[in-house]
Amino acid sequence: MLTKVHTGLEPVPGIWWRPAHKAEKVWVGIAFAWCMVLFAMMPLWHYRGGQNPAGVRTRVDPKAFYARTVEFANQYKVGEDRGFPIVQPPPGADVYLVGTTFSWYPILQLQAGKEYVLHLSSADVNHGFSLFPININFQVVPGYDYALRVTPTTAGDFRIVCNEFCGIGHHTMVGRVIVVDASGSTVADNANATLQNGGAP
Ligand SMILES: [Cu+2]
Repeated sequence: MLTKVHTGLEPVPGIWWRPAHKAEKVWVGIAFAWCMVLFAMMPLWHYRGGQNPAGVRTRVDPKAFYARTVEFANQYKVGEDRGFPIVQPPPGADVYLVGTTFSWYPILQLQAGKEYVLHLSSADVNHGFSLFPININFQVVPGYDYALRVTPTTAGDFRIVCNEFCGIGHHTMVGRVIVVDASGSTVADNANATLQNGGAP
């Protein structure tokens, strides 16, 4: 006796496929058109959006970058906070900041309204440079020097939070950027309050 077994080689009997309903076709069309709009926005926004960093990325030896950062820190050091040098470079200077597990070196003190070239890199693994509470976010990649033209607009005491998981101490990786205004104010009250808070923003 022959038993009818469905093998997949023959189609299942019955109506198992119907042409798409007109409404479904319309919605697929709308979704596709929207995909094309978003696709076109990517290159368009690169040129028109004004939110892409004017960064120059070059290859660099991580050890050489770290050494350069230490040299920079020694050159413009004006103070110290918990073992980290506070560094105040002159306006227009090349500024170096290196991410290592699990800290940012050094502490930068910049002047509001002045332009600097900020060189970002990592000495070991991938880190993320996220300036709190400002919405700025960069990948910090070992072997690459990411030079950004930055002009701090607001005085204050800011925190750099690592937003790329980099190891067991990732959550403790908090750096500091101090921006002073024309009168030299660092918004000290706020700064001291946050420091006593263990550096929490
Ligand atoms: Cu991290």
